[in-house]
Amino acid sequence: MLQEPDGTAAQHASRAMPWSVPLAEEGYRILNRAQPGEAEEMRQLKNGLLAGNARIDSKYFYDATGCALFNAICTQPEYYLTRTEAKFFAEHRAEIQWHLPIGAQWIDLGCGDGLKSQPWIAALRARRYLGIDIASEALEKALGRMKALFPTVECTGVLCDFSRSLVLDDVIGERPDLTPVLFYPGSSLGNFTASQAFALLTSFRENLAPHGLLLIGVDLVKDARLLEAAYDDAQGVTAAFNRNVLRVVNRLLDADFDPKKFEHCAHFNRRAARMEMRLRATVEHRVRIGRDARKFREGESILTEYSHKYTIDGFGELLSKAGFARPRVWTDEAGWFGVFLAGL
Ligand code: AVI
Repeated sequence: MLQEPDGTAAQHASRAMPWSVPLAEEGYRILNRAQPGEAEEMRQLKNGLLAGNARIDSKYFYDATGCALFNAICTQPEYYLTRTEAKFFAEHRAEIQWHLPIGAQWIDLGCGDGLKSQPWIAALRARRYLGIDIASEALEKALGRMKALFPTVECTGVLCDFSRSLVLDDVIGERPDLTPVLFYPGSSLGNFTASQAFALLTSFRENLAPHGLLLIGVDLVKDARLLEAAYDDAQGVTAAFNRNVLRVVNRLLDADFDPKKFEHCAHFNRRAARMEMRLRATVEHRVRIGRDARKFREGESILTEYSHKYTIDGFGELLSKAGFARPRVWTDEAGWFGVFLAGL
């Protein structure tokens, strides 16, 4: 059941939210915290495209096609990240679990289909599942599946764009008896700028106070060739994912970008320790963006994504600056991926 923050059923769900089924039938509820302000977001998106150094926030990748393409990226041989993390968790769950409370409330940030959380819910005998996502359909599916698999686990969804703000303390506080564990895998933090990542970690700490835990997976700095291959696979799936964002922009801003006039570029910026994805114009052309227009010179590019890579020490420092206690850290054998468990 979709509920407004005050607990009353929502009359006006977010555009994408299909009418949901009552809690009694489905056994879960979804709180709608999607904030208005779409006009401001669209203004920012458009300004980003009209600016000298054009850019699109990477959150716009994830329409239905973008989500499907991202799932396909995760199965590409070059994209080591998903595979490495999944293998690592499968092999080390028992060891990590030892440091986590039994019967916790498990907070799955950016839960998507919720699949990564399932083995944790089982292993920790979690009593509550909080799925957080901006994609309403994925959230409904994740909660439905979770409830079917774990009928005794209380399931709540929070529909929100946590890149704008994350306020969960009231929902977490509904169950003061259950220790909150915030799970943020997949190195998704890396897609934020350094200052955004710091702000997000700080908001995690505020939401988890006074005794919660953060379990987070981050990608580590490695050989540039491995990184660049991972973001430019031979099948061209990442290229298609990158170009698809122009179709999203066309719909959102009534623009006429032609994805065929842009090529996919993926470059590791070692100084900033991040992968950078761009779309580079292959010919000079003009693009209409709503009532405005701009010219792209041949070779001019649009920045579409940062994917920061961390060092163990660097990420530990970031956690400490955000107010977390010294974390426990695990890495895979190759040292490609890091898992941090931090308390307050
Ligand atoms: C979602 N995120 C962690 C992915 C990454 O690796 O930064 C997004 C992605 N972009 C290209 N490939 C995958």
